[in-house]
Amino acid sequence: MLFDHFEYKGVRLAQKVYSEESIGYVENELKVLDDDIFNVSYPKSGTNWMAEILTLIKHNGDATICQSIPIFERAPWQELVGFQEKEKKLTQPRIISSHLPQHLFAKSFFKSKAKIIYTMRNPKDIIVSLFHFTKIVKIFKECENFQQLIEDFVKGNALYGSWFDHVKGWMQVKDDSRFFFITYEELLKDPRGSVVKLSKFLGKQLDDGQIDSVLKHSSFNNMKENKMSNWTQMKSDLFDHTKGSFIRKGVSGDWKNHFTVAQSEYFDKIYQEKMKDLNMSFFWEQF
Ligand code: PPS
Repeated sequence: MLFDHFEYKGVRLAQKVYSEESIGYVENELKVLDDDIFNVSYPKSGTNWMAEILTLIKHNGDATICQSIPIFERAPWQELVGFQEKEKKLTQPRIISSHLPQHLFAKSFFKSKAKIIYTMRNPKDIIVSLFHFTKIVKIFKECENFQQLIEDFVKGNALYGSWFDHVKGWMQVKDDSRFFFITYEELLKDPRGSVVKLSKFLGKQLDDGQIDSVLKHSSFNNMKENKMSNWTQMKSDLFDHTKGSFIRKGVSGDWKNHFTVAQSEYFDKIYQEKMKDLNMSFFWEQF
């Protein structure tokens, strides 16, 4: 996965959109508020989907904000250059997105009552999603070689470093009552049950009609059409929307259309080795 990058405490980040200052601000200076809601994930795991769900839950199913403010303004990524300007405009409870690994997260979070929702996804589907993402985001050199991308991913040479370390790092805090973790696959299989659980975790009581509205407005088709959620409002020097859609396919198991049998076996072997010390099974492993 080729992009102009720098390393920050062992994590690979893209130049220009991140800087040592922007990451350092989050790590050391961000003042976390007790009602902050952090939407955290490794890239391509369903971050935007969760941002939409959280925004809709915050507004009791009312889609006005989702339809009027771009997703990267109303649930901004805290580590990106320019976050501090966006931060000033957020209303409480703030929804703040992040792909940061646990060890780079805002230190003040761990002393606060703020909450984290951590979304995970089958890493093989992440690789596929990433493959298509490199075509539309101009910071990446378009990835022609899928095998190379798999190898970069397992070596931790992708944006935000190793997926394995990311998941393992965040799973260290899984028993903390301020932490809620969910998988993309569970969201797909049981969206209503997932929204009910998330609302409860956030201390919100939504009635059936409000939950229907959350589900309707966060659906794949709605988000794909909503120009405030599909990133078409983002400056064209960062995205080339003629090369594909950010809200692309929205399924689980697309890896079967991209991985050869040998690539799948190669990845599974590494996955088992790297994840064995975690002693956890994940929802996607059932399929
Ligand atoms: S990013 O760039 O890292 O923030 O991307 P992220 O939002 O984490 O992940 C993008 C993938 O999520 C899919 N997506 C959805 N799937 C189902 N339903 C909804 N509403 C939805 N919104 C986004 C998106 O299509 C990307 O997955 P792929 O597999 O590429 O389709």
